[in-house]
Amino acid sequence: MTALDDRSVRPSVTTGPITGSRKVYRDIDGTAGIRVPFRRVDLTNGEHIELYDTSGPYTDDNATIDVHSGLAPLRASWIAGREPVNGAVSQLAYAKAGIITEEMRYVAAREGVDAEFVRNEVAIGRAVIPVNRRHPEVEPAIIGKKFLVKINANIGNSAVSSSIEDEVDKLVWATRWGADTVMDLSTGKRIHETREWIVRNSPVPIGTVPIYQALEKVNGDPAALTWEIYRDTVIEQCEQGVDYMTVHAGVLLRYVPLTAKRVTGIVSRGGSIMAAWCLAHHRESFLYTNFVELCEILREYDVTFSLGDGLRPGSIADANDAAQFAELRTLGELTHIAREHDVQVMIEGPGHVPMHKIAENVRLEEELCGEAPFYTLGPLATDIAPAYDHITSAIGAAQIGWLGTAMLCYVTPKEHLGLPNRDDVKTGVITYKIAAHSADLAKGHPRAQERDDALSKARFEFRWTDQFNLSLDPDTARSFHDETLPAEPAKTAHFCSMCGPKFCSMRITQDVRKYAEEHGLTDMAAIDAGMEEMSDRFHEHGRQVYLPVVDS
Ligand code: IRN
Ligand code: FE2
Repeated sequence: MTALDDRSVRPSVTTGPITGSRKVYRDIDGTAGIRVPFRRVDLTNGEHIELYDTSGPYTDDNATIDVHSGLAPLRASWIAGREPVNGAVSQLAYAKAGIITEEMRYVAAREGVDAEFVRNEVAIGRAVIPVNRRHPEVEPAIIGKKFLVKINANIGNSAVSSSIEDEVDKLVWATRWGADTVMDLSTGKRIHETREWIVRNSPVPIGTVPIYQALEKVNGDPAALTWEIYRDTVIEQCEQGVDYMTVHAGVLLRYVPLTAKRVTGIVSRGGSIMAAWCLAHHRESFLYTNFVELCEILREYDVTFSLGDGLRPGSIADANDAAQFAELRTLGELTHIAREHDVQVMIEGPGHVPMHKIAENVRLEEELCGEAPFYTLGPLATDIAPAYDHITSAIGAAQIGWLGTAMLCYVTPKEHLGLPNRDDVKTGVITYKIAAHSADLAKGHPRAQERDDALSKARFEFRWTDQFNLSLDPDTARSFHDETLPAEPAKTAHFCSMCGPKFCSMRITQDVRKYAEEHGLTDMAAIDAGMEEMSDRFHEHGRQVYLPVVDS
């Protein structure tokens, strides 16, 4: 019996289109039946816009969803027909050999770029396509600084909270709002089953941190860990279809003392487990000493390394210190070994970093790790706002994204306080979409501004419904509007309750333009003329700044 046959587990997931949009698919020229999904927003003025879509078949009205069978294996036929090159089947091996895979075509169509451009970015290691051969259900996505900035949402149960049902629901919920990848960080009971449910039902790449499960296998005692237990756990997860894995192989024995004087020591879970093991045995980390064997395992499945930042700063005080950058140097060394073995690599980054110290992180990462995609946790730009750390971290995330970070790991309002529930997941995802999209705009991504322009135009023309539907969270935008003006005519009204009908700047601008047209003036001349009129009226009304309200 596989985990999905267990009928006592009954996840209920959210399906159906996102308000104001519908799923469409575009065929890719020159391929046999490869279709790429988009979310199409039809506007009331007859225009439309197609948006990058991470939500999988769940938002497709024509798809049948059965969580007990999992999603359809989109990539099965692509994978089956593939011969190894130089003994490897990874996207990196193919890219280096000059071969454009179906996955590369797929991501090229999603991003609106050329497939050859994608191949080259993968070949030089500046981008990764994390797609385990055992996860045929995944809709391929690319992570690299030349592409749209991606976001990751962490889910997973802990020893004290949450069930399989809750986690499957969070997976679908997170991708609905735009999570590009999801990491299952489960540490509690039934880790293997939970992951099986998540992988089989996931349209996005799934990441894990195998050391967490390895630690469960030795009842939580880091000193009892062995390379063999860890290796078998990695193989177990590779077999299941995990697409990328956090490996804290840069935490070396000699770096541990560098954290002694820190304000917050080692805050990474994986980092602290490895530090404890190194100290207990007084030996070099088994992740580091067995790294080549690890490469050989990951290569077989085309699993991507996410080299963990086990020594990332956990406070503003510890940012950019000797321990953090010593580890980064080692991650650079490991990046080159992995690439020689045709294994794709990303590099994890901080954490907690004040704004003036952010740029140095990107510069060093690019230099030491050969521009491998950087994947950071925020960073939080200040430590003083527990319960609002989605915001403190989005400030850092937007900046580091602008500077070239390829993927941003979300932080929810529960960070430092507890396990996020589904509302926190949505808040975290939307917050990080804001950071990622702001970075895309600043980087000048060719298509990023389309959506801003469409929304701005809708706002200026008082097409309220279009404004809601173009937004990251149409339901909340509409409900905020309707709190004060629920009536249907208000959806075309030339004002909202923020400023009321008399003080709407947008309406006044439109009046200025109309006045100009009627009087054959340019906008500036119209403003001058209008000003003079107003000035005359000011004098007429006895030069009073505040007049009694008169209903018009
Ligand atoms: C991302 C960047 N730096 C850390 N992360 C994420 O933190 C990583 O991808 C994973 O989701 C989690 C690992 O946490 P620990 O074990 O390093 O605390
Ligand atoms: Fe933290």
